[in-house]
Amino acid sequence: MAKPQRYRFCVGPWNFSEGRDPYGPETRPSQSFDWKLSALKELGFDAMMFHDDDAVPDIESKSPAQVQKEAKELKRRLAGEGIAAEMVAPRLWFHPDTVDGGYTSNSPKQRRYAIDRSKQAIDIANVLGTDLLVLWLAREGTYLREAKSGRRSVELLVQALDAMLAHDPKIRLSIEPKPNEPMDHAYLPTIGHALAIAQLTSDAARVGCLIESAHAILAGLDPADEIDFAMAFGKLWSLHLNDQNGLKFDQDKPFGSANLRVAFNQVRALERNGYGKRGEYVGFDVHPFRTTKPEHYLRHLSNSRDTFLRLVEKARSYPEKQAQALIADRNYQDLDQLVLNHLMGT
Ligand code: XUL
Ligand code: MN
Repeated sequence: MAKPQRYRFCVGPWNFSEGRDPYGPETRPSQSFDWKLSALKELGFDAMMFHDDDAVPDIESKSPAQVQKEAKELKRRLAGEGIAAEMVAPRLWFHPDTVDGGYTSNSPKQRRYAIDRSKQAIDIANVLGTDLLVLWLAREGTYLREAKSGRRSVELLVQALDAMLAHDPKIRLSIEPKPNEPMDHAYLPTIGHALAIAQLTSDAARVGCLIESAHAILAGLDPADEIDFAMAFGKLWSLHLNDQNGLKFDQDKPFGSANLRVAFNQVRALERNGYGKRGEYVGFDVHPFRTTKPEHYLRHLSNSRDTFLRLVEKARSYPEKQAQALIADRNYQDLDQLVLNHLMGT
């Protein structure tokens, strides 16, 4: 029998967050990059995810040569610790030139800024030894419908993706859709949109996606269905597991925290599609609760991984024969209870 899959895990420096929200300041001290790196090692995670300015802090104030130099230094540090860089993502939502969006800004100068910054993020990815550029299109959408043309915005997004594909023949673009926040409506709210726009680019085979559980739930979708859909296209290249309690602000709760059954079904979908067999990592885009004390700084990460691994066991020990018999009998009533009993351990 084939050996069961061993998963590899990653997390980003932003997942050691300090508790700030729109209504109050930090509740925990901020930690240095060194502290985060050693915490990640201590947890036994395998890789780190990077925004461009996580890799090179204050990136906007630095020359291209300086950015390359610092990226090389980071690569050496990561290699020394045996930690891989999973992806790089251009942060296109903080700088004043991204106020009206990056690639879909109404200002040509600001669109140029977004594309140039994305090319630089690709160069950083090359130095860090990853071929994955993640695009969370934070401000590519509208606060009000009349501010932009939706049709033109699709064309501008395709132009931007093409510019990135042309910049590096090996880079793969992984679109991370989210339906809202900070925008009222985003132009690419779901995995279907991400994979559809890939078809309009010059190299569709190099445009895939990243699924975040909370983002799918915010779109009113089941993340397990999003996983099956993306993997039917061979396009799920990265993953941000977390949880979300209904339609409200993006909560980034620990995996399984709000709905264990929805988490179980995501794990089943990953298992049946062989996620990880082509080198993909399981990322947790989770944050500590604001109430979390400094001494419990890492619990949301270790808890998410523990829940994930226990759900892998649950997926592998699922009473498939019994389930199939109930399905054949269209007895979904008892199928429902079979799942609940399995999860409750009876
Ligand atoms: C935002 C989000 C980001 C991306 C990385 O909701 O999930 O952290 O994952 O840019
Ligand atoms: Mn995310």
